[in-house]
Amino acid sequence: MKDNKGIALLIVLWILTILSVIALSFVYMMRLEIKMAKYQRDKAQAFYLARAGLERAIVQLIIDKRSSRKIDALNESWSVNPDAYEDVNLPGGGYKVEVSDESGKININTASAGLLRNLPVIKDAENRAEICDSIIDWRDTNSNHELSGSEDNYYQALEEPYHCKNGHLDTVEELLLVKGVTGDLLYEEDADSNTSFLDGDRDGVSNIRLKDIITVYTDGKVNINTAGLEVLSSLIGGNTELARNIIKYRAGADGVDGTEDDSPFSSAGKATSIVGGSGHGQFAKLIKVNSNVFKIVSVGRVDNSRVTKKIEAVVDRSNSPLKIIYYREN
Ligand SMILES: [Ca+2]
Ligand SMILES: [Ca+2]
Ligand SMILES: [Ca+2]
Ligand SMILES: [Ca+2]
Repeated sequence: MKDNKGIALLIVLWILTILSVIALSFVYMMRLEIKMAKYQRDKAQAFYLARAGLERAIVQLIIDKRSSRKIDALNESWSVNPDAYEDVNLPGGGYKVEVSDESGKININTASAGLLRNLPVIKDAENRAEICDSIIDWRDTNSNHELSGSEDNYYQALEEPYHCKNGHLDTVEELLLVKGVTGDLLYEEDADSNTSFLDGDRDGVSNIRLKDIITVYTDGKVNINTAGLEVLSSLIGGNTELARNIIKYRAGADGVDGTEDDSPFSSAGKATSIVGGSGHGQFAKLIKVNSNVFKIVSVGRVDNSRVTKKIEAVVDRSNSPLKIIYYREN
């Protein structure tokens, strides 16, 4: 009798233990679900805040297009606009947005062999000829390879074969398919060889990479009011001195781009005269002073949360309505 009671007590205790474990795991799962629901809600909210930033930038680009000033420069309100772009607060969170001119970059689809050779990063690469000729073969419609280039016979012999494009690149990342082009040329120096090109190189300094200076979205002409030093110098056969003079001219007395005293070029003529005619005949044909294609990067953030959402878009405002020609969220 006594033994039976003891066994019954033991069984009851076991059942109680099991039940409390089940109850605890329910509580744990509920908490997890609440956390996940909050994450999803914050992510959705961050997305709409990032969208707000994107739309705001689009409005600025349209306003600028409608103004009577027919040039595009770094001190205009589509470019510098603290009230509309920098840490804007809305109910529940906010956004920050940056707009840059795609025409301040070199179009990799239209750049001549000479221009490709003078592009920073490519210029200093050991396999410069291979890279330039392979890009030309990737774009051109024929299957005869340039001296150091590569066509289908190379790509088809790879372990995982693919075809040579024989057409224009659709994205800048497509360059990674071209023989000789590596991730560290396009993104960051991959000094730690972990195949992540986004974490900077060992010396902690992020040097300029191809992604900063090339585009696939423009008509091929470069806006001398927005182009950086590296892009300008590659247009002048690698002459950094003359490129500096162009920036000096447009940046005004304070020497800084994007401020009130800027004096952007109103026509290509003045810049051409700064560069001078000798040996730089192509320069005048490759430049302009306005743009229609812009990159917008907008980041939405939610109050009291670490969740953010980033939207990257490239827009073309040449026609109305403005067209989004590239869009990516992460
Ligand atoms: Ca403008
Ligand atoms: Ca080809
Ligand atoms: Ca070819
Ligand atoms: Ca200035």
